[in-house]
Amino acid sequence: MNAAPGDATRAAAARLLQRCEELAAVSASADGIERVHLSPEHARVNAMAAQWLTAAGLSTWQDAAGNQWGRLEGAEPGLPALVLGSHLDTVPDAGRYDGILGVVTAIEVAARLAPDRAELPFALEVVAFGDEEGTRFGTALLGSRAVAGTWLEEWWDVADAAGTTLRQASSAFGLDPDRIGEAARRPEDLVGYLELHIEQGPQLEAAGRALGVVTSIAGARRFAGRVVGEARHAGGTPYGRRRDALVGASQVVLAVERLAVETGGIATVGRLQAHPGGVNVVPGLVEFSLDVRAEHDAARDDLVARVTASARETCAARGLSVELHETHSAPGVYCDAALTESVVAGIAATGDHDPVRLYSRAGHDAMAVAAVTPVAMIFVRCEDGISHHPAEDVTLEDVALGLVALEAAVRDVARRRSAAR
Ligand code: HGY
Ligand code: MN
Ligand code: MN
Repeated sequence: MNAAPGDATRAAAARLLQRCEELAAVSASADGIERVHLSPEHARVNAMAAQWLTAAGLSTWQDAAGNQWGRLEGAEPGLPALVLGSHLDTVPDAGRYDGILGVVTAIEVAARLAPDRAELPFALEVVAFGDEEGTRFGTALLGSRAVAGTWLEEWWDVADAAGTTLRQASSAFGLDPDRIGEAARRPEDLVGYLELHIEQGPQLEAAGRALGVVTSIAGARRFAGRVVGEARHAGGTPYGRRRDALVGASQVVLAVERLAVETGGIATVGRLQAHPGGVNVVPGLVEFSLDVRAEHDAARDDLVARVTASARETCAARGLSVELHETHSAPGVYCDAALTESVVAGIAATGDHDPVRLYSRAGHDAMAVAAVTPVAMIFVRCEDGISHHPAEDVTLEDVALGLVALEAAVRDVARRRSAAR
């Protein structure tokens, strides 16, 4: 079980929560939190993070993808870096902690390590990724994929809802798209990546634990779907003549849930728009999103195949056509065994010597970073498992324990690396 955090740690946790509040105030929406990639809000939170990093004693820079970095040199200049971080972008009408808590905790840990930098067998870096959620361009993990060197040229042409392409948005933000390769890190310059994140689910709360160890991260596949029928007069068109795209899409949505439950996977239609959207018009076209996940990629891909086959069959029976265009695909990743041992040691510093181990159903920057360096993650309990919602909440005590665990995990990585030399 977790020991109660001391007064100094509670005060630090209060400061972290205050920083989450300050970041929450930077929003494109007056009614809630929305901060998307390459927006004016993105620039503002990067500047805030840079200020906090500088105050913590780190040198700072914004990379070619718009990620904000800080670096604390170790025992000698130029050592490979252990990177701590998460993301500062949000979903629409977001909570205060998804991604954000990991960034502010990483900055605080760096501040705590700074006095001991001469003993560190690595440099310590903090990164605040600019796009994890994919809210603006549909393509997620843009920040961390640039860092991992897995950027795809085709992404430059994806456009936001206003028709602005990623290339145009990058230039408007002050970045040079032709230099995106400079954001990529070399494996030999990195020791690993540790990310603290809220759980975004109810398992830790149910287990009565503040913190958990992430074993693997499920990879999502996302699709832009269209059901095409025919728009007609709502009064004059007999049922036998209707090709109602919304009724067909509704059956697809129900099948998505049924098939996910049957296979133990997770599939969600989060967005659905009927066209032309008249109250007295049979919908002729429905556009919808589809997000599919499972603990292992093979199970996820099997679920995608089942959903696709079912949607085709359902729609064909109604004289409708259905298309699923893949917009995002991230392979699931396993957390690194050695780094995870340090996470376990970190959580042990909070008094929990047998931490809950769970796989992450949510995607994280760590899954992209894993392409270039080993990764591990700590989960922090969140109230009622709520996330991607303004009610997202954490307790000061849990934040304090997360801080203790992340700092102890970093010190454990340092100890092991020094011992191995
Ligand atoms: O969608 C996800 O899993 C992540 O929270 N972006
Ligand atoms: Mn999220
Ligand atoms: Mn997140």
